[in-house]
Amino acid sequence: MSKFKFSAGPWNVHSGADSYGPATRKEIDFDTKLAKFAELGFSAVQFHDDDAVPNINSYTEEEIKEKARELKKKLDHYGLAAEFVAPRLWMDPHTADGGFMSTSEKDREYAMWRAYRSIDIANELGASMIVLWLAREGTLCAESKSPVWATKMLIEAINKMLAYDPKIKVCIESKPNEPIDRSICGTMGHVMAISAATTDPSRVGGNLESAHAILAGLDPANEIGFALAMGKLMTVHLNDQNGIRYDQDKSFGVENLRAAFNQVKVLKENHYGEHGEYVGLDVKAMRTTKDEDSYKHLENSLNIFKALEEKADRFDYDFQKKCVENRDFEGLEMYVMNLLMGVQ
Ligand code: XUL
Ligand code: MN
Repeated sequence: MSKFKFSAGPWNVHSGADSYGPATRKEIDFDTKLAKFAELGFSAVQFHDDDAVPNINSYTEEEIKEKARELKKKLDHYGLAAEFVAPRLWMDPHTADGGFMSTSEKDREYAMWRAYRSIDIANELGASMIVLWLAREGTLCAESKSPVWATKMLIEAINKMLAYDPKIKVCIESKPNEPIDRSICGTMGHVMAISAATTDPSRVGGNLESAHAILAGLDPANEIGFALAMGKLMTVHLNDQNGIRYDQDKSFGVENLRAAFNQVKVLKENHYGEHGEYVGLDVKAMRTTKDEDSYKHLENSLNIFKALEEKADRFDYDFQKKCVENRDFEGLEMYVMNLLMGVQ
């Protein structure tokens, strides 16, 4: 039995289209996804604002809250909680040059409108936080905006969110690049610095995505550990990534089992989840996956996580201590490899 509770987003089940080719699977409707998430053992769902309220631009603030209340009933029916709401600021024509640090003042106002609506939706769904994946917050053309100004605009935007709702938590999902050329908030270190510069650092934390850490050339377990040490790991997006290339969102653990093990281990050792945090997945099926296997990557990720949790439960801390005392890191490393290979 896992000690953790798991969450996933509706975008994790998708039709297989990528930048180079069209869909290879049928679209699955939202309600079917919810039912399947519950059946697979997920406890919560992660939402973009327009997953929760499609066509969000065409409704008034009151209508958006009403739609969110309808969704809450649906979630209750399946016994699912809402983990967070994230403004999808990278899709809209208003945010072609980013949201909170767009060069257009009107577009910055629109981004704030979406952030406030995300907070409203989160409140209706009973979620305690919003997630900012700062997709287009940075530059495509380096000289188009000052990095000093852009950083200050992000802090100002977060301060406005904190003021809008005295309880809401703001969780930043760091990523170093893509879809933009250079981002302003690329790693957990950046997230912690932004947090410290806001009016209420206790309500601003991070979402560490394994693939995003690897894209920054960093180790996901150490990024998780860094945020945990600051008491600011609000959620995780576990997945995997084959080196520094486009964002792959592979199933958790399929590229680097040892790195995946260390992510599970650091979460477990630090009692992650004991204050209600979820182990979130952000994984995509391969383009070749058939319709009937549309959820297999989620199941595989869950199974790999749980198998690694069991390995972490069996980790021999006495042996580790002896190896450290004797500076026998060769012995410790082989112990870990044997544990993972099932030889131990
Ligand atoms: C993109 C990414 C997104 C966010 C949610 O790289 O990770 O899926 O996690 O919008
Ligand atoms: Mn993510």
